[in-house]
Amino acid sequence: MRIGIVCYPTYGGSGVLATELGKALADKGHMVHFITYQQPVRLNAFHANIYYHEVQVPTYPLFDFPPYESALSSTMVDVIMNHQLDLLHVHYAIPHASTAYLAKQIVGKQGRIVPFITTLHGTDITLVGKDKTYAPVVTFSINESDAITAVSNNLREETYKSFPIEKDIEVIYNFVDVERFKRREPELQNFRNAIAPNGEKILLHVSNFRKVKRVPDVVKIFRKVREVMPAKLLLVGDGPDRPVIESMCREMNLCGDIRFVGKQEQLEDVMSVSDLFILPSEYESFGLAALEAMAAQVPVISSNAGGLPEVNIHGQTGYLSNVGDVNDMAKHAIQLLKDEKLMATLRQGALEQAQRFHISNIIPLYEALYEEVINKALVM
Ligand code: GMT
Repeated sequence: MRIGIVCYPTYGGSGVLATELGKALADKGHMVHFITYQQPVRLNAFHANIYYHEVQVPTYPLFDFPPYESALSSTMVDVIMNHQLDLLHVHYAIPHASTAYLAKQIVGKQGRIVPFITTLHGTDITLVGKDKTYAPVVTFSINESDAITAVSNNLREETYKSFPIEKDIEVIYNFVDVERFKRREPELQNFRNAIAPNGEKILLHVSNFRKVKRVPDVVKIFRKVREVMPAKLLLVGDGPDRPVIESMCREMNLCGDIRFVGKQEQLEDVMSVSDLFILPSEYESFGLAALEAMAAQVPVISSNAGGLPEVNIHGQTGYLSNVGDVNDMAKHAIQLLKDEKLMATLRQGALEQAQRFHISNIIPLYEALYEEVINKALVM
């Protein structure tokens, strides 16, 4: 199939997922065309079946807001017509679903039928999409999609609760390349020693440091762990809450044990040397970073918000607590870090759970959906 993928090219989970999906489809022989305003971060090597089309957004003194959506739709039209795309798959509804709808109408006028699939990822529904400024367009363009997928049952339910959606939403879970995240501890011993030279436990958090992630809770949990055992905290990513976190570290006198690693592409190395992954989010449709940690056999201490209970299984792959209950999260973290036998059991449980979301199980679900949607469009 010739597939156009539209996503945010940044470090966010939806962009990561879309890029990994495109790479896996290309490996299986499909022709994949990424249409984004910047090269996606995980699209970092040449592949014969992958094409990248950058959306150029020309500016003009009249524009306080350069019309990105028009540029994106026009690029979609160009790629559809010149590369004979069979299908568009857009990730994150805003603004990708409405721009795909427009592109579909434009190429339709030229006699080309190109269906589009919208994959809902999270805040496109639960936060931004719900805002009344966007809601009418989001509702319309989701309903006009030829197929809709959500990354968890929770997100599917949230979508039905928040929008008058008339179509079926299929749940296709996020996935992980388990081999890529395979724990390589002995090989990375020097790396681990550099972070924790005295054998300290390593706690890890990865996010875009937005409010919804509750990164201050990570620091509060870490402080409680640090009170009872030597430990280090790695904070991977960056975002608006970083200055708040830096102040907290200073006030709590924890700067020596907390390391801001910044945005990282080689997440598998950092995960491979970590003992616990902390994700106390206010909401998480899925929690892709937690799944990647599990593939590296890192148990997860998380909140029980949104789709997290579908990924992190209490007592098997880690522990779940109510949002904001840092005492409970710290209690679980300490219990686990102190008990080697329990840690080994949960590490194994985490890996087994990651296997259920193995990339090779999930890609065929997307391929089957693509075929169904293309065939349906052809007979219409
Ligand atoms: O919604 C966001 O915060 C960003 C979004 C993204 O584009 O990275 O993340 C969402 O999509 C990920 C991939 O499907 C999920 O793993 C995240 O749980 C989800 N984030 C939220 O729901 C907050």
